[in-house]
Amino acid sequence: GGPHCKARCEVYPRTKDVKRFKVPDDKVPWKVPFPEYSPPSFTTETVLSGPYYADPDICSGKGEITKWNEIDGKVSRVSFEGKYEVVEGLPLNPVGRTGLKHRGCLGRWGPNHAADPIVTRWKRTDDDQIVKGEDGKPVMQFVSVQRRDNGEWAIPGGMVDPGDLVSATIKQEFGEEALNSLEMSEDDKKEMHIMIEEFLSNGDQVYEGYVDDPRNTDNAWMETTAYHFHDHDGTKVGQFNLHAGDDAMAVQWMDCNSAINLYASHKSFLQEAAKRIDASW
Ligand code: RP5
Ligand code: MG
Ligand code: MG
Repeated sequence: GGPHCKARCEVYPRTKDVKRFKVPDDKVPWKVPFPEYSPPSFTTETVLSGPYYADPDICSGKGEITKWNEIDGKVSRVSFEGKYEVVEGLPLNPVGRTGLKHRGCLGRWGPNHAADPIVTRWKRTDDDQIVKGEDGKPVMQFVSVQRRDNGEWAIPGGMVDPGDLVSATIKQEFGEEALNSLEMSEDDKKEMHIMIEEFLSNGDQVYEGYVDDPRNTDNAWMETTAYHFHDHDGTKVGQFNLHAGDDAMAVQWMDCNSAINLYASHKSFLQEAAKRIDASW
């Protein structure tokens, strides 16, 4: 991965006054000496209270983690970025300093694994003509959700639960956030599952690795696997009735181009998806 920017945002997400220690661009890599570096430690009360998705608070001696860089029961502590270092008992962010120690609002020490469904179609006019961008290439649209935590537009991704396959998380999160499956009748849910199985099964993996997520810390960070599902003729995704749900407050088909502004490093995943199908960017 490259240098992270969102992971150095001044105020930590979902807080008013938790501020990161300022890390200049050149001081991000751990190998660059930064003797003044003295970041505060922060973990939310929610995470400390021990919800199902969280690790024990190993700092206060409330438990131990020994399987760093390994599969630990059903939890993968393996990073897509290679072997991470563990210093004074805590895993180190593979990209570098973030200005904050401990977990923030992330449940896991080390990698927190997510999955992202990139669902796209060609933009079409009312009379069904594919719209071209300034570069003469067809314009790609993707199913974008507005995150409830900070109002930013994003891919409708979510955390991979322990023991789950990425392919299952992809389908589940798309259902919950873009189709509001959590509030569907049993009949509608059945119908949705059939469509999801059909369209969200054979995607193209466009990314696997570190995410420049604003929730990242020096000891906890997001990683994801992003799959691209493109509906070439526009006949399959057209059946989806987009309806925001769960941690999404809105959903829409969003045009993709280099000016797009998205959550975390989602823009770079879309750029890769656009490249693979030779879409306008
Ligand atoms: C991002 O956070 C991932 O790329 C994924 O989209 C998302 C998962 O977290 P939640 O949406 O569950 O908060 O880093
Ligand atoms: Mg979700
Ligand atoms: Mg989500």
